[in-house]
Amino acid sequence: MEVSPGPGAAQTAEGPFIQTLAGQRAGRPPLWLMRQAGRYLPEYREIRGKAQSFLDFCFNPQLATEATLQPIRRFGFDAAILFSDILVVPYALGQEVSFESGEGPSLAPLQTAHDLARLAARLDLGRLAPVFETVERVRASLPRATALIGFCGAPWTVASYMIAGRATSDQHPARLFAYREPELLQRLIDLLVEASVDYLDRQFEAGADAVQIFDSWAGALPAAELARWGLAPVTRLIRDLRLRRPGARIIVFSRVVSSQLLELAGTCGADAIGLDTIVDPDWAAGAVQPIAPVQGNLDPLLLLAGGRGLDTVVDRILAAFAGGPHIFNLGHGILPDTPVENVQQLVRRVRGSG
Ligand code: 1CP
Repeated sequence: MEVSPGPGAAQTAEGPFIQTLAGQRAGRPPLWLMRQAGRYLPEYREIRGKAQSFLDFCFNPQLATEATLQPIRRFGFDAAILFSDILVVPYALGQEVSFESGEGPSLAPLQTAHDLARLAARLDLGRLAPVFETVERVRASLPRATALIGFCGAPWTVASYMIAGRATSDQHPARLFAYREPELLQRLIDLLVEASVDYLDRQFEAGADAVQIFDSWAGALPAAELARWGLAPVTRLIRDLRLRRPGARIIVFSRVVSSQLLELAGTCGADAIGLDTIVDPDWAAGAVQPIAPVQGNLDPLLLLAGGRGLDTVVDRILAAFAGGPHIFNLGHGILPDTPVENVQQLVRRVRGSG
């Protein structure tokens, strides 16, 4: 697919992805993949070395624009997702954030009222200026039918990294903090709700057509805690963003929320609900899709494995959601070892040409 700036470059998208978010269904579902830019692509590995750290890469509009566009050129996805990271928000609140190569993120852990008081009272949008420049550049380079998705982490998921200071397998430090210091956590969550509204609003201003809120660690919480730290802040974030930007198109992806998925879909106010890998498509077609358009939910490991099993499950997901609005996606991000040919196979299958 040709991706180039110039005359006729659109400021907003109006293709199948946007129509699906509006609740329409026409033919094959639109397709994009979480983490569609990244290490599984040889062209990404080639440009990754041009910036020193991962944050330098995210804050270089030329490189971040290129990384965002690479999967669109190769696969012609219906949406591009801004190349950045959820942890630029703690960075723009004044927390120290870095990425050691191969080790994941590293932050100065937030543990006390003193640590919280050292954060800025409001997001420093100036520190994020390169991100907004990337959004502008990408939007100007995309065809009109291709949407640009901006994003942020949900308050709980971002807080969990701010508290632990690193990746963990189960967000144990943040969950413990929630029990020991609920008032401090509430203040941090409130700060992140406001920061996220500012951040997403500015991404729309720069040209994003939709945004996705990633609550990747919602499922680490027991039900009552999830209601307080996961669902309530996301609902407030969406409400406050809509007060500023009534037409904002918003997808919520809350991972592993099991029994509270229906409550989320019914109350959070998002335009579409992301389904993770564990959700049964047949169940979701009956229970979630009548409430809101759905997005998902192929297992990224099956995409890595490939073969005929991949086709079978893609067909099953397509069939399950064929009766209503559906955006085809994975149930979580692409894994770095995924063969590019398997992604090509998936694209052909979803498009009905392979
Ligand atoms: O293509 C895209 O999807 C856009 C780029 C993108 C997005 C949407 C990146 C690039 N990160 C994210 C969001 C993000 N970052 C999430 C939410 C989605 C998810 O659950 O995967 C989370 C939890 C993070 C935090 C983060 N950043 C991690 C996970 C740590 C853990 O707990 O295991 C990691 C490894 C990063 C760094 C990162 N972000 C993105 C990339 C390509 C990388 C790897 C950088 C590198 O090591 O070179």
